Amino acid sequence: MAFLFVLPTWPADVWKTAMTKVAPDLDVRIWPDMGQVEDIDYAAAWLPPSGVLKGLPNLKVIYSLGAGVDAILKDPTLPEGIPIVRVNDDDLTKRMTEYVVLHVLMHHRQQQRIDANQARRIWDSFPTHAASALSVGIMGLGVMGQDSALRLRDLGFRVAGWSRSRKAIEGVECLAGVGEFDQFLAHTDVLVSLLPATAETDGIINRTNIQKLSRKGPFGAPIVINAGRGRQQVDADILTCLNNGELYAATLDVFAVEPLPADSALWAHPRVTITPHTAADSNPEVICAYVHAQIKRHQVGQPLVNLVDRARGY
Ligand code: NDP
Ligand code: OXD
Repeated sequence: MAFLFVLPTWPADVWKTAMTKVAPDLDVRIWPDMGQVEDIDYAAAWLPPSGVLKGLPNLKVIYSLGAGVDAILKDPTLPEGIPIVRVNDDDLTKRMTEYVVLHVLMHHRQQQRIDANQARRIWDSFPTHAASALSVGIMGLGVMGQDSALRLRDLGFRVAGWSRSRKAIEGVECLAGVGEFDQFLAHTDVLVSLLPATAETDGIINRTNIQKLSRKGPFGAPIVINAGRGRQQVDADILTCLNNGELYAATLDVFAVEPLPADSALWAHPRVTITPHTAADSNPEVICAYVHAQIKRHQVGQPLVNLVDRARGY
């Protein structure tokens, strides 16, 4: 039995070292040095080149090394009928929560204004407001969205969340489905996306939806934080809305094209904060321990957990 990493855009040797540490007896291989492909029962991938996974005749499980699985599902030759397991790990979730809380607080406490004042040696003790003055709306109430919602709630923000199926989270207003989307937007001063990339979520952060957000918050215009996937935001609409006052500020961690091209106007916009898809970084050892535990489950016939629903797209 062998395990294969297919990571053309990641440092695969780092992952191999981590997996070998976690499972010293596992035969770990790195694409393209696959050896006898018939040996490979399990593969972990991110952006696998077309045809690689399909070429493994005895493949039993595919592991996505991210919580998002768009990087796997975009393979047009992805073999049918093989279960795909995604990462659902506390370490990754807590890192995302740190990011969401950090950026909500950064906007709430107007840190960019303070930094600009300091650069010009200006002592400007402008009025601030309580967390309860701000409504944060989280699109995607899955593993990540729920954890962020709870921490923001505990800090005193008014928190709502939106998902496909309805959730029940104490102290969080939970809305669901297309029918409640406009109501969700209308309540939201700070829109956070923790949605997966699917056909339904593509382009969801567009001008029409930004115009539906609340304007009753302390900044008079809404704020967008996208740590879901870049395909969800329409960059041109975000820039238009920032420039015409329909949007107050944006924090963007993900982009349709990554790395974000150097000529993107988003880089230089004074009210855009850009992070390089690092909202929640994967720790190789932690993720390898998670994958290895799932391999062991599979080998003794226990059900796999955190399975991807291919039809749903996440
Ligand atoms: P989950 O699958 O646990 O949660 C996804 C949530 O989105 C669910 O609540 C789901 O609803 C909701 N959802 C999906 N489609 C729709 C839709 N059409 N309308 C409304 N709600 C929808 O995923 P995670 O929380 O683990 O991760 C979320 C995403 O975060 C990942 O897919 C990935 O894209 C991104 N991510 C980004 C990282 C970064 O560093 N920037 C790191 C890790 C993840 P329901 O509950 O009803 O199914
Ligand atoms: C993920 C990511 O999905 O890194 O885990 O974006």
